[in-house]
Amino acid sequence: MKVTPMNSRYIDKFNHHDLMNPGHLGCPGCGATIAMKFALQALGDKIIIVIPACCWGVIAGPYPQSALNVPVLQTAFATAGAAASGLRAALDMQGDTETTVLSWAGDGGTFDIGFQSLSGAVERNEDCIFVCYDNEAYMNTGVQRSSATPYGMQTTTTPTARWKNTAKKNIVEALAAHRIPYAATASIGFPEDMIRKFEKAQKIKGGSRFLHVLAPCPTGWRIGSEMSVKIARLAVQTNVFPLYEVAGGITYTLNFKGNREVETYLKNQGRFKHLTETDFARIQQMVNTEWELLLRKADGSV
Ligand SMILES: Cc1ncc(C[n+]2csc(CCOP(=O)(O)OP(=O)(O)O)c2C)c(N)n1
Ligand code: SF4
Ligand SMILES: [Mg+2]
Repeated sequence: MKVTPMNSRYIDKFNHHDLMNPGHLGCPGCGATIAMKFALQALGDKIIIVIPACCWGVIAGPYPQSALNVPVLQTAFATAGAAASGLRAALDMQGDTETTVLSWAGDGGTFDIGFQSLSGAVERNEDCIFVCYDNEAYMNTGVQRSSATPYGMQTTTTPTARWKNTAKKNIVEALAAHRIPYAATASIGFPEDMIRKFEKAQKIKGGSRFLHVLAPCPTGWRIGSEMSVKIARLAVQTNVFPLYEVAGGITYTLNFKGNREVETYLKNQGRFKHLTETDFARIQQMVNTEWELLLRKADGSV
């Protein structure tokens, strides 16, 4: 099995010119905001960002103010894939093949309402980077469940004892099935790995690249604002959110092997506080099943 080592040289980048201004409108500790900061550090300023309706549509601030020092095209909730495709075509017609088109959508705008637009774009193999910052619910409108919401989570549409009792959709698998050049997961708890993947995605030109970024939301996950990065690390260390890459939709590379118990991850978050030991055991089993399948894919045995 191939395991890509972490590389501390990316840490040096954290002191470079920042393309995000202080004073954004995200909640304190917002993982989606931290994710954007790392993405911009990797991608530089030769980019245009497409943002559908989501928290990030608000975080940058109202025009003419902006927390972002790069151009942004705000678009309708369902249309990030189509808007990014149109933008790419316009740039190409101007002879600008250098500017990177970055689609930056939440899990609702990727897994759910934005899925057909994204699927259409990657089926055409549009030359764009498509990012899903995943906070596992519709946060901007008050924490409603999405198909990225994990088993066991309470949201405002899966409240109290009616917590979500179906599994999270495997979006990377769905994108890999389109056989795009590059798909990968990343976590704000592993900045070096995340920056490396954004740099890699930018270098693979001429086709679609997809990055699924775990971005904890203190408000919806009911955690302290200082916990975002720690929880994002624990998600990887418990194999709840494995770090891996898929080349051409077929070749899997694992970047990290977790060995901690899932309960460590769950019990630190208010959104799971109603779960019992039996529920923890069930979720551990679900995580083990997915993890073993992933190991076999990385081994090439499936
Ligand atoms: C067609 C349409 N339906 C509903 C909305 C309201 N709306 C705006 S943002 C949002 C939730 C977005 O969720 P997600 O994509 O996960 O991003 P997050 O807010 O969690 O960052 C919804 C339902 C909308 N803007 N357009
Ligand atoms: S609700 Fe969550 S995702 Fe939205 S700005 Fe606040 S912390 Fe970030
Ligand atoms: Mg969301």
